Order: sequence, then structure tokens, then C-alpha cells
Amino acid sequence: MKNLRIAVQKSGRLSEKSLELIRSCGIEFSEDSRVLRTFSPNFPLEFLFVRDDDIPTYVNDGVADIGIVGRNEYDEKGYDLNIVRDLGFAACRLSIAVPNDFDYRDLTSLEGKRIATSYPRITERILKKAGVNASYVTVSGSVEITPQVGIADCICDLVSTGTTLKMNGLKEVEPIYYTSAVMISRKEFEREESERYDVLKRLLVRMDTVAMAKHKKYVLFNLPKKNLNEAAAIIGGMKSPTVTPLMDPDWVSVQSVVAEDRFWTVFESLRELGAEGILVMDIEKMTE
Ligand code: PRT
Ligand code: ZN
Repeated sequence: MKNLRIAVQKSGRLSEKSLELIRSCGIEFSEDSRVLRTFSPNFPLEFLFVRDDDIPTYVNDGVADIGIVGRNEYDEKGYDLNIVRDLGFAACRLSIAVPNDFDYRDLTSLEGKRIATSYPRITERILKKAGVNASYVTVSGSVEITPQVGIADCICDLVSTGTTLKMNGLKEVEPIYYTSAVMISRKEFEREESERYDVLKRLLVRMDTVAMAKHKKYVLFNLPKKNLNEAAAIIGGMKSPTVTPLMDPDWVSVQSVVAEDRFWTVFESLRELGAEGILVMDIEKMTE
């Protein structure tokens, strides 16, 4: 069987979570940071450890079949690729930030200004849409320094906590774009590489199984039998809760899966219905 080739950031904000995701799918690999290409011993997957900026290009050129990269990097490169999955981690925003004495009202305040950014393509697209014509100074790092040294009037950069901006005398005035990690592949991948595409399908089933489990809790509790219908209506569950009789004929033991975001509401309602010995467990893997 042919190996599916995945491009992952070598070291940076995406690396750890990308590898954690693959590991959570039961896929093993060696983690010597000096090795730039490695193979899993228990799944047909080949890893290429590269800079995140290069990942869309490698996928587009067919050097890698899939890649994990920030949506910002993917959009900036502008290749016509498939977003296979939205992974949600490494979330941040692309924001306009200006020196503290800049009189900013809205995007039109940027008319005719010089904006320094590592994402000129995304920024220009959004500003043009808002009818703003600005000029763009492309820098690949330390964007925050550019107004101080006089090569730009303001910046458009990625922000997560905002600390870096503050520390460099800038204020965030307008988020214009939100990003997080995505898995990408070539559009023609399915047609041209059917054997490798089958491996991707296996990987995605594993990823989805883990992802589904992440947002659910397994709940087990004892309940007065007379309240069973009411409890079942509250917890919902995948089909219906599993109900087991107890020695005491007035009581039953109930097991079900509850969505994490509803957990506390369900928990409180169950207590009101007389539930006792409520046991809550993480689920490692799960299918529909
Ligand atoms: O070496 P390589 O080229 O692979 O890595 P890199 O340095 O280009 O990228 P890296 O690891 O910094 O970021 C990879 C991806 O993580 C980005 O493309 C984003 O999709 C995502 N991400 C999430 C971020 C941030 N959060 C983030 N805070 N990328 C960059 N930052 C930087 C930002 O540029 C600014 O300098 O962090 C600083 C701001 O942080 P706060 O917390 O002070 O606001
Ligand atoms: Zn980079």
C-alpha cells in the first residue's frame, strides 16, 4: 500500500497540536526534531516536517498529499486546494493595529496609508471590498516594529492575546479575518491517487471518531424508576439511554452520552429528578 504523505510544521505554533492529532488516531512515529522525513511503523503515513509557509506549495505541487496549516497561510498563498477538515486549533485573528496616536475611526481611516503585513493578499482583498485603497509593505516577521521605524503607518498582523501589540506601542483597532488550523489536499487527489486517497479516508474516519468523542461525556447514574421518562427526555442520547434494573425495584441504573456543552444543565436537571451516584467519564473514541 502506498504511503499517504502529510506535511506538518516542523516547529512552531502548529506542530504540537498537529502531531497530537495524528497520535490520537493511534498512529505512531518517531519524534527526533532533526529528522525531516519519517514513516509511521503502524499506518501507511509519511511525514514531511517543513516550514508552515511552504505547506500549501508542497500540497499544490504534489510533494505532499495533505498538509496541516493555518487557514491564513493557505488563503495567502491562494492555491485552489480542498479544505478537508477544519481542525480548530491555533486560532487567532488578523487585525489592523495602529500607533496609539493614530486617529482611527473605521477601515476608511486607512485610505492612502502604508500597511505593513505578512498577509498582503488577504488584507488587500478585505480592504478593497470595503472600498479602501492602501499600499502594502510586505514583511515576513517582526511586523510590529514597522511603524516605529517609519516604513509603515500601521500594521495588519495576527493577534491572539494582544500582548505583543501593546508591548510595541500599538493598539488593535479592527479584526478583519479569523483563522485556525485546517487540513488541506489537492483538488484532484481523489482522482489521481486513489490508493493514497483510501489511506486519507481511513485517517479521516479515525480523526472524526476522536473529534466526536472529545465533545461528549459518558454519564452513568441511579434514578428512581418513576422519573425515567422525564430523565430520558432531558438527556436525549445517541439513541436512547441504556437502562439496567437494580436490586431495589423502584430504582434503575441509567447510562448515556451527553454533549459537553449541555452537560451542566443535564446534570442539574437529573439531580432534581433524584439521580444519585452520578458518574461522568471522558470518552476516548466514538462513532455515530
Ligand atoms: O518557522 P515557520 O515558518 O514554520 O513558523 P512561523 O513562525 O511562520 O509560524 P508560527 O509557528 O508563529 O505560526 C503558525 C500559525 O499559527 C500561524 O500561521 C497562525 O495560523 C497560527 N497562530 C495562532 C499564530 C498566532 N496564533 C500568533 N499569535 N501565528 C502567529 N502569532 C504571532 C503574531 O504574528 C504576533 O507576532 O504571535 C504574536 C502575537 O501574539 P499575542 O498573543 O501577543 O497577540
Ligand atoms: Zn512561517
